[in-house]
Amino acid sequence: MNKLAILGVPMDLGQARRGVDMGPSAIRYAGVAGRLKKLGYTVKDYGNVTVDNGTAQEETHGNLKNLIAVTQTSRRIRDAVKTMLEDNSFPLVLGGDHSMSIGTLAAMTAHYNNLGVIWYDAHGDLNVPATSPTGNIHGMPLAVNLGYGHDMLTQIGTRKLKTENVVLIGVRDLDEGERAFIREHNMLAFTMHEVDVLGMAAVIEQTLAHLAHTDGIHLSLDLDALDPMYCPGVGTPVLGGLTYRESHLAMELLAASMRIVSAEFVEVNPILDERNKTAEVAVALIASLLGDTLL
Ligand code: 4U7
Ligand code: MN
Ligand code: MN
Ligand code: MN
Repeated sequence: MNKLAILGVPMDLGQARRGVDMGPSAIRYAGVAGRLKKLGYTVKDYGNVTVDNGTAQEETHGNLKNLIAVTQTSRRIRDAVKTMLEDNSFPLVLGGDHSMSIGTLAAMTAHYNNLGVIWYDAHGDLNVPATSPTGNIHGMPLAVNLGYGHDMLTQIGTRKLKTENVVLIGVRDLDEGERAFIREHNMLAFTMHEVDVLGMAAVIEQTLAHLAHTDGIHLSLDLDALDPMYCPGVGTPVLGGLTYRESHLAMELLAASMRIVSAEFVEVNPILDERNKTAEVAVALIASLLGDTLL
């Protein structure tokens, strides 16, 4: 595929720290389109999806914050990504808080019969309303995509992701309900412990083997998977994360596999960042994922 479609999701409704809505601007400012054009892609920027303003007045649904606004925005993301796929492009979605993944994956699972997903994140994002300690929807998108969660969210996609088609990488902060979910469904998760013991090359090799039966792999990369030393501009930083080099290696190996069909880079918060460092890391990783090599 030599056509690349960029979509920005300036959304901060899924979590508590303001500023992550500026993530797409920061990543664009860090030069994402230029880097990709240099690699030989035809790049079309679809601009930003319209994000409803979550208002303080919006009633809370159980403990879910901004449910209606997130639902409406997710539907628009889904429709925009669908358009990109119909245009035979590789969707590259920039965020924005991770609740945006509900929309991205709704389009991807509709398009592929048996989609695989790599969830590159310090967190599991597997909470449901009953297990969420915060009510923040950015802690729930993977559960929603698997068919668990509030009806308004699970109904955005038509085909659900299968638990055996998902691999988590970089996990180091799970809530009790998320641990139970992973165990119950026997999901493949490479925590930091496994990354340390096996090394990233083996982790990616095993990930690709586990997803070999799928008909395409989506990468959902939360910048908080990396250590805050490299990516300080995220809302929920967790110490002891992946390094810049490990992440580059991961992206290069994924590029070499030619199995990745779409990607999203999320949770970049310029207000919490240092000199746009986190957005620059995002651009460097995007370039590697899309085939940039040293020689
Ligand atoms: B992110 C959390 F409780 N698990 O549900 C929650 F620790 O998209 C954090 O990965 C979720 O950044 C982090 O609110 C969501 C919390
Ligand atoms: Mn995270
Ligand atoms: Mn996340
Ligand atoms: Mn976060």
